[in-house]
Amino acid sequence: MEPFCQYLDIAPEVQQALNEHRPVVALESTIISHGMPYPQNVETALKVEQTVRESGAIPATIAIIGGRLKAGISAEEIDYFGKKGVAITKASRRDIPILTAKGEDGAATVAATMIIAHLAGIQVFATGGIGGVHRGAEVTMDISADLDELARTPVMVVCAGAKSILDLGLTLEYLETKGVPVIGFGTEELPAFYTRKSGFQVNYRMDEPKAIADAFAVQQQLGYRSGMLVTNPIPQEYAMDYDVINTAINEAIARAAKLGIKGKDTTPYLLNEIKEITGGKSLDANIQLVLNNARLASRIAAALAR
Ligand code: PSU
Ligand code: MN
Repeated sequence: MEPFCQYLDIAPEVQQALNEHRPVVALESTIISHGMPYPQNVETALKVEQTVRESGAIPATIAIIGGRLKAGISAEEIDYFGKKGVAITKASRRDIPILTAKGEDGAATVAATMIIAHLAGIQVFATGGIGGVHRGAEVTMDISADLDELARTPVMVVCAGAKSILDLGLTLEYLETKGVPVIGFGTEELPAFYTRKSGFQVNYRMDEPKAIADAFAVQQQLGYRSGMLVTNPIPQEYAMDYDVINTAINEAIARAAKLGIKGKDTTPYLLNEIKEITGGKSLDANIQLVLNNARLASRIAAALAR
């Protein structure tokens, strides 16, 4: 079945895979333009696509280009998003209609990628980390639109857990309220992005991609409109020291507060500061965990396609 949306362009290779019920994995573009510096952002995005292919699925990097919603972009387009960086609008749910109407570009966040993936008929999406409830949200009300998207768009998001730039406890509470299951792949503990440990529990541990695919398939068959969050711990050899990363995160949050960084600028600012404070170590870990998530998402997509 070919989904039709007059604003959507599905890359021919992606469309063909979907038609033939072969596995497809969606990838986001905010991580390229706002989540990593150039040129590592472009190198990583291309490597993630290659990793998806080597794992037996077709990658579909998702972005908005000249107002067109793209499911699958070229290496040249990835390079364009990497080079333009923060000059490209960080696009979440609210931004898609406006950018489309104006014919502008947008780097798709987790929320926006879920929306476009769903329009294209893609069920599985791999990224690094999702947005969540920020620390201090009881005052700022800074809660990422990613969380509500997980509650209302039926796409599975494979990530490395949530960074402690967020309030992990409140993020889990929010997901619980919204009825979004949080699965731990091979772990009972919620991974915290740069580290395998967080001190918080996931809802369900699952050790096989097929178990995750089965649960998602049932959720779909029951007519739920919501997604699912799969958390995949960073491989031990790339994990950061718990105290080192948390000291860096606290320092970055203090700097952001001093400068009055707010809203959609917060996450990109903190990621960059953490990279500077750790001398680039956080970026190395970030790249490795995204590749790890791409592999798992491909295996789940393959199990779903069967
Ligand atoms: N976490 C990362 N890297 C990222 C992001 C989050 O480690 O690039 C991006 C994702 O695109 C996510 C967005 O959807 O930040 C969340 O932004 P906000 O907190 O403003 O909703
Ligand atoms: Mn926010």
